[in-house]
Amino acid sequence: MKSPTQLKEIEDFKSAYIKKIEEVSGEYLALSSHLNQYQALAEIVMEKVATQWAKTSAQYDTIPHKRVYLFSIEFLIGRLLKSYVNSLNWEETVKIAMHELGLDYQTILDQETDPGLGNGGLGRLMACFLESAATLGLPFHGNGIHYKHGLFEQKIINGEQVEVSDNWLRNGYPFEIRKPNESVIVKFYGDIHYEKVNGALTFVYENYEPILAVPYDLPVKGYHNSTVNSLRLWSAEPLDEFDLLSFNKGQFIDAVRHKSEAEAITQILYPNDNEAGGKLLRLKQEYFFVCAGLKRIISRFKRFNQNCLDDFSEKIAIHINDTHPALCGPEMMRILMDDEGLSWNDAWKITQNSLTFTNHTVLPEALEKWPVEMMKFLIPRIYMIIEEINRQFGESLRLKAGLNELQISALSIIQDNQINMANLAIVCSHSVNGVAELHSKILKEETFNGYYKLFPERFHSVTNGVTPRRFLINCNTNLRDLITESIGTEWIKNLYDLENLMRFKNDLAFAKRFCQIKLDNKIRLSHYIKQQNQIVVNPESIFDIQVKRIHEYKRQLLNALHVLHLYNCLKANPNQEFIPRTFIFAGKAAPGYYFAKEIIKLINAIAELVNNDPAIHDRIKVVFLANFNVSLGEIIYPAANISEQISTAGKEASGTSNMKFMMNGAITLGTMDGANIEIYEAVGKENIVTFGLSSDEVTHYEKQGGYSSIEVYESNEHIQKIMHQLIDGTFGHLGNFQSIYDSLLLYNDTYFILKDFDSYLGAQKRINSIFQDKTKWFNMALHNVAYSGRFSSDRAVLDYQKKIWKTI
Ligand code: C3B
Repeated sequence: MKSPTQLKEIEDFKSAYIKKIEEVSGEYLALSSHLNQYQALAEIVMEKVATQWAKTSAQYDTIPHKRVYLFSIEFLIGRLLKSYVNSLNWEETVKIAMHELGLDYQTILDQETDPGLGNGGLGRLMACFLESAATLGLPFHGNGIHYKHGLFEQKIINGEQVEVSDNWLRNGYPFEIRKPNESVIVKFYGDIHYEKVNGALTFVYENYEPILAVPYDLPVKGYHNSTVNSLRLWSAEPLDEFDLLSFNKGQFIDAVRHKSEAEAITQILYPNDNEAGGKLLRLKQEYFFVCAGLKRIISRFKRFNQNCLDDFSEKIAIHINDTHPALCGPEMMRILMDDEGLSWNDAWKITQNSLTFTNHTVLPEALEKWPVEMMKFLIPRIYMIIEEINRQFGESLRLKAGLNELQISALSIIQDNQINMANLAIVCSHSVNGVAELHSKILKEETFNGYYKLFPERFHSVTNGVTPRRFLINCNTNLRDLITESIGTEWIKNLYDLENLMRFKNDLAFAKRFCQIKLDNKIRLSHYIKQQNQIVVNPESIFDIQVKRIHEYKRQLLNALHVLHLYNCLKANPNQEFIPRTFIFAGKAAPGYYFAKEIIKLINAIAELVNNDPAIHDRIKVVFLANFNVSLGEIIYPAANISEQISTAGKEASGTSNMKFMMNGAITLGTMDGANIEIYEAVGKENIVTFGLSSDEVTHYEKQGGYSSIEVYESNEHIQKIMHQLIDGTFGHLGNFQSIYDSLLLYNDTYFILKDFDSYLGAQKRINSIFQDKTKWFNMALHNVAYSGRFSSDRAVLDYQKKIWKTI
């Protein structure tokens, strides 16, 4: 029974909605398109969110609470409409109203584009942190780039990845507010020289190219509270629409060129994950949003602090998310000295006390280094400041720490005529952290060991987390309802409360519902697979899933080769007992990453071979789902039985899909890497399946130049068979996979795929035997949900607040 207030709310909503439809479409509801229906709902929701937004913002200006600004080149926010509706506690009202108006809510939600303003884990983590901070009611804002085109859309054509440009703004975007009055100017290029002004030597910066940075603000709404924070994304525009001087001279093309060169800065997100590209335009992007963001933060701070910057670092924390915003250090120095007139020493104190830095990877190819010449040319003043920071740092090492020249040059920000951005970030910050225990340990002992020895107190560890609102509550509503009926609602904001679910471990009725929910989620995913890939899969089979960026170190190849091996076993022995499996893959490869694209091709070739072989009798199915993004993840995570987290140990800094799967009751099949280790500790060894070399073992082999993959190959018939199949025409017209073959045998298998193969096979066999015992399987799945509390981004954000930003 609905209360009179609820009934009224629904009626009010319906009339507001009918009116809004007319406003956005000029049509009556009956004639409106799905897109108009979405736009109308989005506008109504945005109006409601905006009221709370203005209030939060006004409150922040009056309270003295320390504020955090998160600088990140990626924010992978995902679709927002459903999140806003649910966080407003409006879900029921909207659903009923839509139903009564004869509309399909899901179809309306599906009209929203999914902004791909990030590549993968790093960008999504930032979106999770923003959501958690708002839910915790903390003053916490994001600063990033308003890319016109986000990550490319992936199509699979003839088994291969084809990239299509993304256009998330094609229908306009209802959840942002353009704020031209808060624009700032960012300067590039130009010359610097010294001049005597009134007898004093002053430097002059001239002939620079000014670009206008215009902010777009998106509201970040807390769940069931009234906090709304901001994500500020900067867009580049020409200072004047046309360069009038050129235009008047009749040089129309030049005038237009100026406009498009300015806009080019925020045209597109670089599609590399865990790799630094080294392109000038990327460096431009990095400086662009750092400069614009800092200028605004500092000017706002002055406005509310009597123009005084003295206690800036007590009231503001500026967080550098990976090295892409590492120019925060020198840029802050520049603003404080050149624009605000502070001395070097005063500026340095404020800068260092405000800045904190998180590293997200130890892969050498991802550690950013910029040529000195490029930096000098593009941002000459910033380069001057970096040089001086480095000089003073070297001096302090020499005088205070007593280091010799060799030791100093190993820690230098400028090395081999390149600027090492991680070194820059560490020197300019007072805190450095890794994103899981193992990763932080590797940073201290290997990657940044020299700095760690000098400043052990600066090093911290904060394990990543994910928001349970998006990755459980809103995407697995049946499980949400079962949990809430069983243990109340407290868990939604305190995920540790899920441990109370363990009370139900022997409750048959609970177990039955829990398993039925998983099955229903698998059926939902099966429909999606049928619709997208025209493949029929069996929802009763084990759903074994690996979804993430395609990268050699993540080892989708190990997974694929295992599937090929299973296929061989079934072909050799068709009557063997076999637990049906559905292997599901999804993920994008960087467009220039040839080997990753070959892996996609191989997975699709194996799918074609296995899915169409009648001898297999549908016992194995292989599916590669195109265009993995946040929205697709929300259908996939709830449907998984097995979460594949099989990176070479020591290479995956943390991983976060492992947490999303776990919350939804999947069992991790993983190496002892990144946050897998902490999942192992949380659920206990009975409730996870691990395999493979440890990170110490991997390092041990690496120090000897690797292991001998040929030896492993020669001693293992199964491996010999699958290796031959890569090049013997097994895949027919889909081609041979010589480069994969070569990388494993000729180039000695850098990622230890063959070395870990047997151990992986053993782990997969263990899974089969566990899956047959339904009670045991339920128990494991329940443990995974119940002990996922520490993997909430609420916990992660609180850890940062306590350990890193010292805000609470
Ligand atoms: C990723 C890492 O690869 C993951 O292990 C980690 O969980 C996430 O960051 C979040 O910390 N990462 C990424 O997505 N992009 C990079 N450039 C570097 C790391």
